[in-house]
Amino acid sequence: MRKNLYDGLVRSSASKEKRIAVLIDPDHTSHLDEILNESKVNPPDYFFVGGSLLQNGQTESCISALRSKTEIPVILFPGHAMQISSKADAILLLSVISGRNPDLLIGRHVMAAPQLKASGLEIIPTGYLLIESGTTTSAEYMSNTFPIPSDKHGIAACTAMAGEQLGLKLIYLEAGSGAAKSVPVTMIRSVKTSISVPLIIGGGLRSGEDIAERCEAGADLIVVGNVLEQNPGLLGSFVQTIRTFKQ
Ligand code: 1GP
Repeated sequence: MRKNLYDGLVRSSASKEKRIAVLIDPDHTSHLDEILNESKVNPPDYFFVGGSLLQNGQTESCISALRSKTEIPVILFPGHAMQISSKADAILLLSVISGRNPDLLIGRHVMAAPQLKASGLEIIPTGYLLIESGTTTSAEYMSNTFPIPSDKHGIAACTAMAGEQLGLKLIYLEAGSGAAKSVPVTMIRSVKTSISVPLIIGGGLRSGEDIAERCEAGADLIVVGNVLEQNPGLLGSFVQTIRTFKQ
């Protein structure tokens, strides 16, 4: 079991080295072999595993498939406590601080606490901000929350600030998987200048240019999922964009 993934992220953020995670939704794994082959040449920094909804996929078998072929750290990005697995290295313990659904601020955390404590997972408390993205995303619908409007940079910045003040160790600005519009760079800049914890950006990123722009604006860790399900071959160029990025 690896530990201290969080400390590694803090160090990379301090030295302005960008990181990339590939999100694997256990319901959509037909591209996994191709991703793993590409990862041998151009390894991403992390695999995130999770989704807003599980229909047929199995979190544990998905992690086992990753474990059998790679040593890249696996971090749970759970849509629900049913997606907790001690086979992973760490978990983003998400609080949906952009919303006012008490279940996603504390309720489900209480239910999951004993299981999490026994799991041995590295727990990374994460402030999760859903940002309006042009359509209703699964994350928005399933969380039963309103996203922050994409032009309300002040609300996003103050929400992220409050999350850090409450002790959350990462801030994740999320447009939602497959979002039509990803998080605007102007909002990323506002949030980045308001916090000192590492900043994750994800949702609707489809090109190296999208990624580079968000790194330039202040993202420390980029998450890509959907576009790689359709075109796993893009992973190499995305990883290269991250490795060669200079602020
Ligand atoms: C979703 O941020 C992640 O939670 C990734 O989004 O699937 O749109 O790349 P995409």
